[in-house]
Amino acid sequence: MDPIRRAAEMLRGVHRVVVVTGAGVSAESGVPTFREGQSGIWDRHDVRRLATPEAFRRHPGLVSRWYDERRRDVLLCQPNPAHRALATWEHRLRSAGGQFTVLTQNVDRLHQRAGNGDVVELHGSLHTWRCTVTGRERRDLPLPLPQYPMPSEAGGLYRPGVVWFGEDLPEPAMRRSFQTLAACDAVLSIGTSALVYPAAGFVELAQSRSVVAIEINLEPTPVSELVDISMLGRAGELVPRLVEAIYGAG
Ligand code: BV8
Repeated sequence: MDPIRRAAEMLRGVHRVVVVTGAGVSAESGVPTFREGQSGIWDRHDVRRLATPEAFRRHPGLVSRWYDERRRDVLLCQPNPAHRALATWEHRLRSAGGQFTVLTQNVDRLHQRAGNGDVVELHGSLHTWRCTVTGRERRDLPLPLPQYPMPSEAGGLYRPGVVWFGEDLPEPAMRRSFQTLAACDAVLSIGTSALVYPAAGFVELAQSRSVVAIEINLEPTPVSELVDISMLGRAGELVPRLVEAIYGAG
């Protein structure tokens, strides 16, 4: 049987869904994934080297500019059919008294712009800047920033409000992730290489109970042999088809 139909059969009766997403969900919106080189002036830089506290300490201006340019770029992007189908799924499940949570590694807020209401930003957001002295978060700093790095009122700097390699994830995000993964009856991994922890371990965590587990990705990942069905293909094509198969095209 067609994997979409098989997955829809398994998902039709579920009530509490958790979806773990990565850069692959936003790829068709034009947001570069971490596996591809960053476009423009960043193709000379290794993202993993830039997305660290050390990089900000040593090159605060360069790192601030990179994040500010990504903030500008994602605001020019639109949610794609994968984002929109996940928003539809949440609304359909909620109206039937179910739960639907997106645990995203993405920092582009495209899930929220598509209409998902229960989104946990595991790695923060490009739209947030945080004072290095007070920890105060701002989402209203001018775009582009008037200078790189951007001084804060407290005499420090505004750093990107994202989680860098080597930094702990926000406690509330971790708590919410464990809560939803412990209670769900289905977990999906969509558009993530499943290489970066702790998010990479979330499917396995949910599978400690017998939940339905589905993956959608362009390529096999470390999660592929853990799930019930691993579908290879574009999220922008497969996610809408899956949601339609669950609820019927109507
Ligand atoms: C932490 C925000 C405690 C910033 C990001 C050794 C072993 C295990 C762990 C570690 C270790 N050493 C260090 C660690 C911890 C480290 C880690 O996991 N490292 C890895 C590399 C081994 N993790 C951390 O540091 C985390 N914190 O663990 O704290 C701690 C502290 C110190 C030491 C140890 C532990 C913090 C990690 C968060 C880093 N911040 N982003 C920013 O955006 O700039 S990570 C960033 O990269 C993303 O958020 C994401 O998480 C990751 C990339 O993953 P993806 O989203 O999956 O994207 P990727 O490009 O990789 O893949 C895209 C996928 O989509 C591909 O599979 C592709 O096939 C698919 N795709 C593409 N197009 C499509 C598609 N699929 C469908 N349709 C398409 N159209």
